[in-house]
Amino acid sequence: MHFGDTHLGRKQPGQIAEQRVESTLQAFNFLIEKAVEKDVDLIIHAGDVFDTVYPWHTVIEQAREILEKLEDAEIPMYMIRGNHDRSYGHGRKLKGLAIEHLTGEYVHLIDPSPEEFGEPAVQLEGLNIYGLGYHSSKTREILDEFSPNDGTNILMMHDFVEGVTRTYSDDCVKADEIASKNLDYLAIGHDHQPNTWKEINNTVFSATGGTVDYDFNSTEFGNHYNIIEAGFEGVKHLETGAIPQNLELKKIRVPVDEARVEPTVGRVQQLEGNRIAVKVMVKGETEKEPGEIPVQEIEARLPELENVEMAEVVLDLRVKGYADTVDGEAFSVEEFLEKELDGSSEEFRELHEKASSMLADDENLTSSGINLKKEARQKLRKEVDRKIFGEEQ
Ligand SMILES: [Mn+2]
Repeated sequence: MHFGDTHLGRKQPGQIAEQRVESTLQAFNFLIEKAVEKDVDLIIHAGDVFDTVYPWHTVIEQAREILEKLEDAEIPMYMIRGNHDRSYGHGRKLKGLAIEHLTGEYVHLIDPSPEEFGEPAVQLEGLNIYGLGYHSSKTREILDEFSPNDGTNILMMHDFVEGVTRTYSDDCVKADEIASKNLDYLAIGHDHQPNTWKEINNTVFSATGGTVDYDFNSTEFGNHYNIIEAGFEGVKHLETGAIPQNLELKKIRVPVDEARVEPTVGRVQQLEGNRIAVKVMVKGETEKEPGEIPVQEIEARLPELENVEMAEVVLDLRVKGYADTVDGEAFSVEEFLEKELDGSSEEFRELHEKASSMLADDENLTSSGINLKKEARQKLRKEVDRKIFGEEQ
């Protein structure tokens, strides 16, 4: 059984921290019970076991309790270290991983240094399992030199893979390069947008995504696990299953003209889910002042619905007739952009979305977590330049 990105103990959104933490543990418990029910031989976890290196101690205790079920069923679990599982001390030496609190007779952490990587961490009945934790921009280089043994080979890794997952950097791992190696199955963690089965050149790439909704930008992704058969005969797909959610994040877009209390309540009532947290994006062109939109009333009214735990309203408005003057004439920013950008303002909206998703990825952020790192900034800048000046730049 393969899954990853369990993000145990994830607290965001903070208003419903306890419910969110609980839902990460419930999804994890579902998976462990599923593994026992299906009587799998082993579990591989592709990293980001915890959401932070400092989870609540109750989260560690509950995770340990859930994992005891594996002892009774004698099912081992192998985990690798995701970017959320790491912490760096002085001199960038790894220290204090919360996942180490989970290890025991049946629960193992595979986390070789780049120098150590290359030998299977697990070998049984013609099957070799390799694990490589999160190594950021070094991953490609490490895998470049990797040459797996004979037999059926599974590699667990935690990083984006170009050709399979979303990518935000040019120096990430390329699926084609990996597919030329003697690998049968890649268990890929990191991207929460799943691509659960993709075969390239006899290698199966599987990014199962997360086990709970990560944030309001990933509400459409779904949450999955894979069960495969692996042995002397290579790998075979048995099952891809959805993970039931105890609390779901939902995002809806409401046209600005309908951004009143009752129509918005009506829309939220149509959403499925036993318990949900809702983000309402009010979008469109308007003559209203943003202050005229009943944000607080909507935010107060929605949680009165039986299944709504919290609601947040965000405005994304273009104000009609918002004018500046150029040489004394009325000036529409929207029209100006549309004309100057030769009809490509849509591309800039895409860039804006890309910038937002870069902000959602820890790896791109400074330690304060609110600014893009230099590398990420440069990359975005390059892309903006490319859009404006063309490929040559
Ligand atoms: Mn993750």
